[in-house]
Amino acid sequence: MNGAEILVQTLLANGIEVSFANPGTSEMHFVAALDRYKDMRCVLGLFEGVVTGAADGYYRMLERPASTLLHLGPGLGNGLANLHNAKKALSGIVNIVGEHVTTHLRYNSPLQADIEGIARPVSAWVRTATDAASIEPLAVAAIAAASGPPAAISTLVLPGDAAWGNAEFTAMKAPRKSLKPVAADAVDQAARRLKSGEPTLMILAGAALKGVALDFAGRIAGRTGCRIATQFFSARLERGAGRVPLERIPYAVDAAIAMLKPFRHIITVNTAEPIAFFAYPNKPSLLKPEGCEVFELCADGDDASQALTDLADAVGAKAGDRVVQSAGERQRPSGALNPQTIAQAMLATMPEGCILVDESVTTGRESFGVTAGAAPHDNLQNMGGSIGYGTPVSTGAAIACPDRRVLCVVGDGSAMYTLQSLWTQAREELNVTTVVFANRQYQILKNEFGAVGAGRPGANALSMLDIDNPTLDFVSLAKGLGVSGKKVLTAEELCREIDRGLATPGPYLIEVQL
Ligand SMILES: Cc1ncc(C[n+]2csc(CCOP(=O)(O)OP(=O)(O)O)c2C)c(N)n1
Repeated sequence: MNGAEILVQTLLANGIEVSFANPGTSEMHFVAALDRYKDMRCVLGLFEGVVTGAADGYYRMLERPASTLLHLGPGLGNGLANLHNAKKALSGIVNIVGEHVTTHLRYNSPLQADIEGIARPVSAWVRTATDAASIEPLAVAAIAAASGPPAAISTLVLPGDAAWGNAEFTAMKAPRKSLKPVAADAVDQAARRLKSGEPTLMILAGAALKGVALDFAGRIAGRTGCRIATQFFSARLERGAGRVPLERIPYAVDAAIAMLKPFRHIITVNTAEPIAFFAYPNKPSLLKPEGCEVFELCADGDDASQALTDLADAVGAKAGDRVVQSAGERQRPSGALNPQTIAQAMLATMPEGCILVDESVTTGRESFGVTAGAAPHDNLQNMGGSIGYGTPVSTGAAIACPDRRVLCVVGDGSAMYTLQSLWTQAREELNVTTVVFANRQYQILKNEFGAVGAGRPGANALSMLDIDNPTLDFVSLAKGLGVSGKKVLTAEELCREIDRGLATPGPYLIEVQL
């Protein structure tokens, strides 16, 4: 069997069934091998940022890595920003990056690059296959590193001669690690803080935002009166009516400081103490008040469900103590489109089980909290701050969960980074409704201009902050990528079009003119 086939077989034997891909000449044997194994779903992205972001979205929903197929250093480089976001979201991904045939490397041909060097900052594991025989053990190690826990990004570099050379396939299985149990002493220390009577905030992330762990956090809050919150961004949060409600630490530094001011204790679960997204003149980077103690209950890779179950026991919390999110008023808004009516339209229309991918930037920042009262759904956010994550992550989430509806809400500036995602959504007939907030500017950067003390933007600065000239026509852009859509001018129209998008098979785009 050739090395490329061994690689495909090893991926399949270890539960990796999707290859988000954008190949080139050096990967043709791998492409041929993928061609021979129909169990591997091959999903073409027309830009590598789509490929890597889709792998991130897929992992977030299934908690199982997908593979990517990337062309040499430049292909990997194009995918880096969304690999960065995936790394911060603790998503597991196995990158397969083609490399020149070993004997060709000495000639410094046009596409030659330092692939390992490009991969290293985003990868927990990077290796280059030396020959066909090295592929299976390396692939197994790559899969193990990507699977975690904690999950991470692996990059396996595949030279052409390793792919076309022959070796034996032995059906090796990647070893599985378990979550690390949290010691009784740590649980006791957290319980002591919760029982101290002093104001305590528990900040949850990662696995603590789902299922059993979230439920027990809700019991602890109900029993002890502690408050429970997320950071401003979460990789995947189960929210909606009937679930445990979590506060959200605000993005703006002053608002975050004000929210955190009352607390004497912060207990962290799969996250660290709250920090500012950026530094500003005369504002702190660390947001907790003076004298507030931070206690880490769980680190990445620790068993948050066990820790929170044990902690609930330790504070005497029972099922009946669980705090519950009430249903929001599902009234359909009318009139002008603004952050409030848009949020209300989402609250009113989001169906149960919907996957809400949020890259709304300023349009959602202050108002989307009301969607916590929507039907139960998953909320995915950008963990790495590199924009252009929303449409690719939606694509991967839809591949992972074909029976669910994906609603992607995205600023117009952010949408333009990776709009090619729509083409993949059309080709794969994915149920993604994309709502673009067309305010024709990088609004957040206009706000930040003043916030960092840079004064008022003049003509040159505004030429880098406005995106209105020429006007982006998202309905036409979508049409060109194979997706139908509609521009809306009122809240009624927005509700109607979200309904239409969510009810129609395949992708749909709504341009919200602001
Ligand atoms: C890869 C990357 N490039 C640039 C930025 C800086 N940046 C942050 S937000 C933003 C513009 C967002 O515009 P839009 O999506 O239209 O949202 P709005 O601010 O208008 O609400 C830019 C360019 C970034 N975060 N990531």
